[in-house]
Amino acid sequence: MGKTIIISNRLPVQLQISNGTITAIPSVGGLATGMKSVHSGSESLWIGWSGLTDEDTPPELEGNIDKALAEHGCAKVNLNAQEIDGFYFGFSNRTVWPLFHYFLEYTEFELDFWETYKSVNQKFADAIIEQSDEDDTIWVHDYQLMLVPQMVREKRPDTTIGFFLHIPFPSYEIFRTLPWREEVLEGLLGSDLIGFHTYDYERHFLSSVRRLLGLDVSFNDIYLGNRVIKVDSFPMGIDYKKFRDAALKHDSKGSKDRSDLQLRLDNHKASAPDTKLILSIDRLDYSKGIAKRLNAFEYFLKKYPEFKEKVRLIILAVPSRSNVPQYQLLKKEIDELVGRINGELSTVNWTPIWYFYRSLPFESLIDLYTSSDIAWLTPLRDGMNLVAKEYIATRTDQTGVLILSEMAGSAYEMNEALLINPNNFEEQADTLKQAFYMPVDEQVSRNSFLQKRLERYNVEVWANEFMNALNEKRDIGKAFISEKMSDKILSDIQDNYGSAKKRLLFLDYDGTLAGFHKDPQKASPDEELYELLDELNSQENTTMFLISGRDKQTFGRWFLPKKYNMIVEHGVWISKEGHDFKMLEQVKGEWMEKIRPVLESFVDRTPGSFIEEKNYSLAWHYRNTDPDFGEKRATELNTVLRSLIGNDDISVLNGNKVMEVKNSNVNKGRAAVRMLGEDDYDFVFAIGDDWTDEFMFQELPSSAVTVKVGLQKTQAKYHVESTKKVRELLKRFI
Ligand code: GDG
Repeated sequence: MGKTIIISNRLPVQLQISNGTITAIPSVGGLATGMKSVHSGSESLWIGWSGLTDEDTPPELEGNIDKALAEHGCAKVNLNAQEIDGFYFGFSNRTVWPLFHYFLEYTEFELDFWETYKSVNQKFADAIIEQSDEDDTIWVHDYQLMLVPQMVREKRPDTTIGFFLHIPFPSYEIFRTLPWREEVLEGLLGSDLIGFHTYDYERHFLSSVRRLLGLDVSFNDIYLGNRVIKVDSFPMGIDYKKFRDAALKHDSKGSKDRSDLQLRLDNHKASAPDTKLILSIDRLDYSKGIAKRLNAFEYFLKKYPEFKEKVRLIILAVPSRSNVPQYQLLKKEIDELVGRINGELSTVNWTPIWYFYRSLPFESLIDLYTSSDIAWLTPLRDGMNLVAKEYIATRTDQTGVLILSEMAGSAYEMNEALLINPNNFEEQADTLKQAFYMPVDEQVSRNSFLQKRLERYNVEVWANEFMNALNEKRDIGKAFISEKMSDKILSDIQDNYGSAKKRLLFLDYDGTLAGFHKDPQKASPDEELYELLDELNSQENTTMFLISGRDKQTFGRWFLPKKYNMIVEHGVWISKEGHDFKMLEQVKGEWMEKIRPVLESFVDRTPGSFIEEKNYSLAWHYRNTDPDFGEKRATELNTVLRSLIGNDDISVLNGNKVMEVKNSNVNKGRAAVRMLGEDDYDFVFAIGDDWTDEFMFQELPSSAVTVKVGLQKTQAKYHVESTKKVRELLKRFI
């Protein structure tokens, strides 16, 4: 097995240059910690931007920087100031970030940003290609690098690539406003596995893939050409032990070891023992809902004035992206709000809000977490929100109340917290009151559940689960359900074909010999196909059957003059060498009167769907409907039909965007076996793409060469990727 390569915008180390010496200091962030088990030893490499632009890097130190980074298993991608502007501050943080957090009003669609984003993503991809081998496993992180997977795939088609998005993936209605939406999706689909924090983000992504790229999605698998891409949710955890241990250490400190911040917090508690501290910690970002929270706090104090002098809100806002104008405006808004609220409500003994605009050392963070009675986190949208988890992890005596926005990914896993809608001030005021009075035993009971889960599903487990799923994906990819038709297999088949005395061929039509068309009547054979079939059919000792679910009128029109053998309507009718169709199976059609009105009601309620009426079957086609809606209706129809048909001799076939109701004793397998019994064949071949062809693959003897078109699960021995490949294969028989 090869190396593991991790790629993120920033490296997990910080470079410090002083007096011409370079030091690389490991970062302590959650991602860096979580990846420890993945990024260790010589078997892994982390590629990213070092944080220094080309302009800030003294050329004579280049070599030393590379060396310092290599000591931490890192390699850098060089970026200049203009690239950082367009790629990071531009497209990443002025287009993708606001759009994916549902802030359409802040989203800028600038062609220049996009162009730089593309070229910088290419730089990252080039760095990966340069530093990796084919058998390496690559894990790309986050929204700054969404085009990288496909860029790597182009040069390294067989490499295993995973991608994890740390922020939300928005609903299709939001995502589709992006002018480069297809390119972004295609970029991500270069991956083998795409991970999100929650099932909702996963669902939104799949919906965009279906609607914008028209790809087939089955559960959480996306079918793209000859590849299957897996999508799944992996809710990111924290380094539970680190926070827990830090809190335990904090608890055991005597007063002389306590930090200034802690002494101040202690003082506050001692001077007013019946007051409570409410804490919020966020990067200063509009997605975190800080301004709304301040307004909600003011509302709370006005609604319940008895809490004046009884609560204090500590806001730690960590400076972030201050080059982006929106963040500068937000900073101003928050400064003013804090000033106004404190100005209006403070008393001689009490300031309602303590506001810190800075980054604090880890120990101070622990001081704040352990000293606060309530954590109040109100993001308007947040991929996950790790602060919520960290607060709970530090509560060693299991007291404390977490009030958390429903809009944070972590809310899905933290049901025992008090969940609120950050836009509902009334609810928040009442929840703050509830938190203030929550009995200790209730706090302990809620937090013990939360802690158990956080301890179990920590960040290391998260990283390992992702890597395991990625490795599994690679192994499944290798041992695919059926074997891919290789050149070697094909030439063996060709040899057997050549030496056989009597050959029997079953060729499905739609999705096999010809592609799908929005209107099935328009998917008529082209000249090239006629020529190919003519040649096959005219071969000595060869019996060729077209075998299809289509009606006899259409096939009669297309192929009767050609004198091909045909089995249609899944085996109801047969025509040999240009003779009229005869019934192959005796079937009754009375049930159709009962089923037709049901299908009609589904056509009425599902725009784009229609009924195809055959002699002994009815098919409801939904290829042209909205994909999600079509699937939903198909499931519904399936249930309705199954309850209607009971034990009758009719069955429902789920084909490719079509549901067909037909007599049970009719299927392609049965028909094919009947034909097989008519002579002494020593070469039998069957090829088809959908569920109905599985009957043939199943029923034909094991010596038959069975081929599936596409990558779905199958009973066939081999698979080919497309109708184009089918024709190439058949040409080898001529
Ligand atoms: C993105 C997504 C997703 C904060 N202030 C200080 C400090 N922190 C640390 C916290 C926490 C981290 O920063 C913040 O993590 P969040 O998850 O809350 O938010 P984002 O930075 O927006 O992260 C988010 C995350 O990616 C992971 O996938 O959860 O939704 O937006 O760990 O402890 N650390 C120190 N001083 C501070 O002042 N030392």
